[in-house]
Amino acid sequence: MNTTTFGQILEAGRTAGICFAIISWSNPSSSPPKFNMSDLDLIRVNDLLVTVLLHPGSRWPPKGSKPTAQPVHISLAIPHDISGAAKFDDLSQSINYSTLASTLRTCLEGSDNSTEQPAFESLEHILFRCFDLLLLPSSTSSPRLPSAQIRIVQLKPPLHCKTLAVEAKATRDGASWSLTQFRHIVNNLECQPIVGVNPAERLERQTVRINITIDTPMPDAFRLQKHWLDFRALTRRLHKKVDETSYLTLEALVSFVAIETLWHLQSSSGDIAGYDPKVNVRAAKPCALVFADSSEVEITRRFEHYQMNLPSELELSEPSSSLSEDIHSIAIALGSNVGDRFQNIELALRLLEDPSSVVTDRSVISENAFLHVVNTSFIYESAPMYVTDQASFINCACMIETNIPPQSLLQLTQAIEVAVGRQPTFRNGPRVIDLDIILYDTLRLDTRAPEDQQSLDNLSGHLVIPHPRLSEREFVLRPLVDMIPEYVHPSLHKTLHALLSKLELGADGSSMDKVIAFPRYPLPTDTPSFLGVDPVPPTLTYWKYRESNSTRKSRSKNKTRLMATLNATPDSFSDGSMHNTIPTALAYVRQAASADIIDIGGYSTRPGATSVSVNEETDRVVPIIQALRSVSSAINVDHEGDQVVQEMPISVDTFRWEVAEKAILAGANCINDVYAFTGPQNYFDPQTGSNTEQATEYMRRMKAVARKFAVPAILMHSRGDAGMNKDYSVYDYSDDAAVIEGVRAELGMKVDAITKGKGGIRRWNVIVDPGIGFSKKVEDNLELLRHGASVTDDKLIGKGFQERKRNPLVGFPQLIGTSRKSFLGVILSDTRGKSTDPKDRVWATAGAVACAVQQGALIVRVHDVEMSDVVAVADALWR
Ligand SMILES: *[C@@H]1O[C@H](CO)[C@@H](O)[C@H](O)[C@H]1NC(C)=O
Ligand SMILES: *[C@@H]1O[C@H](CO)[C@@H](O)[C@H](O)[C@H]1NC(C)=O
Ligand SMILES: *[C@@H]1O[C@H](CO)[C@@H](O)[C@H](O)[C@H]1NC(C)=O
Ligand SMILES: *[C@@H]1O[C@H](CO)[C@@H](O)[C@H](O)[C@H]1NC(C)=O
Ligand SMILES: *[C@@H]1O[C@H](CO)[C@@H](O)[C@H](O)[C@H]1NC(C)=O
Ligand SMILES: CC(=O)N[C@H]1CO[C@H](CO)[C@@H](O)[C@@H]1O
Repeated sequence: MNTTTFGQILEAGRTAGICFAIISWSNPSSSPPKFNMSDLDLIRVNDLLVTVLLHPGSRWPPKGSKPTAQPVHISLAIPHDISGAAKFDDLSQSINYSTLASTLRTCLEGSDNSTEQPAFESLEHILFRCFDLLLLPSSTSSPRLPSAQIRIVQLKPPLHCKTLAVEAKATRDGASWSLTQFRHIVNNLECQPIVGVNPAERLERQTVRINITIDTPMPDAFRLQKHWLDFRALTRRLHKKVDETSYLTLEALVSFVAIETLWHLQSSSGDIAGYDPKVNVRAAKPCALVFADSSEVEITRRFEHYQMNLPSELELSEPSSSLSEDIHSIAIALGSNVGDRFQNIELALRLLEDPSSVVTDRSVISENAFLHVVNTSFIYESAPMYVTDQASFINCACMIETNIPPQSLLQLTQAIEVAVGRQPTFRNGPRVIDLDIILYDTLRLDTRAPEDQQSLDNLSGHLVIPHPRLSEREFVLRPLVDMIPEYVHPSLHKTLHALLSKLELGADGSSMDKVIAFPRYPLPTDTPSFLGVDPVPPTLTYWKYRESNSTRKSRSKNKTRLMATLNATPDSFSDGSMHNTIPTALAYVRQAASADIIDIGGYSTRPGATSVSVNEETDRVVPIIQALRSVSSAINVDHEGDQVVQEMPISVDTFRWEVAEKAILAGANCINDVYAFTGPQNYFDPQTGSNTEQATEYMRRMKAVARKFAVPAILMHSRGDAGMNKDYSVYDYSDDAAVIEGVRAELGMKVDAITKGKGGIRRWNVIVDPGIGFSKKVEDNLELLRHGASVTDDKLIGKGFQERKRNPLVGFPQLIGTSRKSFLGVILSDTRGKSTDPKDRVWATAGAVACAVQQGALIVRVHDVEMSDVVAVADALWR
């Protein structure tokens, strides 16, 4: 028998264009059953380059049906006792590698010209042919090996991964051979999902490299079935699906890949339980760690690990009653298009928060059931889409925390739909309000009979969670994104934010407008009182607005709203005691008919203003509000414009809950609080974020008033009464001006405390005010005005990777007040040497108001109603 040395092999290989490389054979599972040199010794041929003809389907790009030439690497490991050759350095006891290599090449490439080149259907096909050649050679000159391990690596695999391979071990068995190991390998499948918990990772896709091996414990069963793995379909499926995910953890992503791989095997090979494949997935995020090469997770899974998730068993049944022990987090969508839509929605929420008043059956809603609305979205009006004479819908959503299990919750929401529809003033049948349970923790649930589960629409009283149409409905997704943008849809494996951005929206981004509604006060006498809940006010009026941020300026045709101030204070810095009597107040409002809302205050927040008791403040404000609300029943009944006066929304400018409550009962529709519900003593310390006890009490009481009366609240940024602290340098890290970051962080903290958690006020009722002129230097005021829109941008705020979070002020409408403020006076004196009283700053105010309009403010607050001309021109220019 001819033999050769290793040096000769390398030489022969080089001249023959055969590529040998010494790499280690990774085979962790091979452990010898008994001590025998031929089990311990292996002869290897590594990465023998062979060009084979492969049928399409197993390569990229597919080209017709003609097989094409493909390079593959073939590696062999042959158990062979080398002790004889080693001891005596005896060629005759060695294996002639050259023969092995040329046998394979000749037979696979058909390169001896006598035979036509064979075409292969798959990598498995090549592999099995190699075993035939090595274990059962037809020519006696070839060595007849007892067993071999072979790996075939496809060098030009389908897109997205570096290599594909099959690897197997076979033993000769009389006149045939049998497989003892079989493995498919996908190496370095490269995907670009959103993955990770750090805020920066939520923003951008990152590369994840995935290795998959599929081991087949019963390889001969697999071989006999001949359902070869379609690598191209597998890698294409995984690449597509992984790119769509946005998991928070690599662990979840790896598990997803394992499930998808098993599903693919199931759907492409039929009964895979017959050979029970084992999938090993390793995934690495090369970019995740700064000082390590990558972070990596490895798992091994079989079908039995995913019994609950097999396609046929996807739908879980109602979870056991143990649920009632726990707190669950649920998203509910609300919609209404009949009657007083805002009133319908508020009533539905109040009933939801008091479940045992609606459902009295204690087997459905148990005595210890609780339900809190802990977060709300903005509220939207969707333009009617097809039937334009149909009333448009308003939509919103809320997050609740409850111990009520899903089925009972469904009964509760259905009972509320009926209850709201039955109320005379809420009239028009049971569909004046829709409540849909959209998400329940991360549950997947379908209570319908299996044959009905295809339908996306006809739920007919059944519960399907997540809601089957969630991913295609902007009017559901958008409100959810206001609250839980990073929630990963349990079956689509994408965040809600990703699902929303995938919707194809019109040119101007959305068919929905945000709206803010002002309730009517004093309450009309026919306002229904319902069971134990506070009466829900009807709607006085509502405003639509388009979201605007620093990059996308709103193009809504609706004008900026003008808020005209009416100071009921003798010491008011801007208008003295001019309006401090009822007749002058009435006259003022009559001539201010071009305003959209009147802001009435009885307590000057000007630095150095004298303090005023609660009673005195109430006595200044309440009579004026009463007079405005009763104007048409008073003497001047025929005065032109009194209808306008009576219907004019009024906000009460106060930080005191007692005054707010009395003003609303008298007819105010909105609270405007310069301390954002924390009272004057709450000097905000950005270092400690501390709140005084007094601030906590203010917060509790003001929230209760705003909630009970369902009025909008304007929350202003300030740093407490004195307004002394103008230092924003702790926010210097931001790419925006430090003062902008400061307003986002400090006001954001208060807005979060006001809107979130049990007893919070509805997000749709909040307007934010950056507080120009309060605790800010001149340049900071200018910066806030110049880049006003960026205060509510959707971006991360905070310092340091861990602390960064989404801007808590994202999406809120803004009120911007610049009128007559002293920073304007400073500019006039600095540039013109002109010293001005507040009253002399009208033209200066006009300049600032124009900028506020350009920055997309919902409301500009002014002392001089002539500013409506400025707004009209600025609107024409920019809105
Ligand atoms: C190995 O076998 C081939 C053909 O069977 C022969 O041509 C060659 O000389 C042998 N090599 C050695 C080193 O004996
Ligand atoms: C995948 O396999 C390749 C080649 O064996 C290796 O270099 C890489 O580190 C592996 N990646 C993972 C995530 O295991
Ligand atoms: C919806 O399904 C129910 C039974 O599940 C059936 O009675 C009803 O007719 C269906 N409605 C429509 C509109 O298909
Ligand atoms: C809304 O509430 C949910 C549930 O408590 C919470 O996970 C989420 O962060 C909140 N969203 C916002 C924007 O505050
Ligand atoms: C501004 O709004 C547009 C459209 O809604 C959005 O694509 C963009 O990301 C927003 N920009 C910022 C900074 O929030
Ligand atoms: C273009 C637009 O949105 N116009 C709206 C302005 O506001 C009024 C009153 O809310 C609506 O009726 C208009 O449709």
